[in-house]
Amino acid sequence: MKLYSYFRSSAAYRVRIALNLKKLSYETEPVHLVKNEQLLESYKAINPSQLVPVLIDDAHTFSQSISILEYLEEQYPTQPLLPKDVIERAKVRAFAQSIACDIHPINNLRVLKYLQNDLSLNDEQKKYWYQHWIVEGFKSLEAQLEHSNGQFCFGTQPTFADCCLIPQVYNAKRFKVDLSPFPKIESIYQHCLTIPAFLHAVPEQQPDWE
Ligand SMILES: N[C@@H](CCC(=O)N[C@@H](CS)C(=O)NCC(=O)O)C(=O)O
Repeated sequence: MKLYSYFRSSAAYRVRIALNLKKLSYETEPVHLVKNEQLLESYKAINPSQLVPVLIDDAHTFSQSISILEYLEEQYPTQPLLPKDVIERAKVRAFAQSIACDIHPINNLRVLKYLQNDLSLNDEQKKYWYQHWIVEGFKSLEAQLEHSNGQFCFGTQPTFADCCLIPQVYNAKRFKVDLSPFPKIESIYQHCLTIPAFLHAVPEQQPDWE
């Protein structure tokens, strides 16, 4: 398998965690987002959305991190990342989508660039925007974690929810968001980072880290 990735991309980070949890080996194909490699015609031919990640498996090309998680779950069911119970599965998916659909898209690189270049926001205003949407999103996430044991989001095993939460927390910390109002989120983050599959997926461990 080949993963088009950027060390700091939280969407790629989700997939890296899932691949590691499922013990699937892959090679990283770096796409340097700050150098705009995602905008090259050669990459557009691979992903018309010009975003990472893209996973190549068995000559098939897959985009959209959540869709990739679903593909991996169906194709490689060992070490399941969704609960057996249909109700729990729906809750895990809702949590993952709260991150992937509600929080992440409005804080994406191209949005931040637009705020800066087209709407003339300065660094402080951009940071304010970023932190605001994280805090709003995290209020919902913390509430959804009401029954979490503080180790994983749902149940006693990692799921899609943890694959999505850990990268989002990494970003929140990078942008200096105060996480003290979100003790469950912080506790799950600390716990997951003791697990090798999560540790090997962190940006600092990637071959393109700089
Ligand atoms: N919904 C997509 C989002 C992918 C995405 O936004 N990736 C970001 C990195 S986390 C990206 O490639 N950004 C490039 C850009 O904004 O130009 C997914 O989940 O895969």
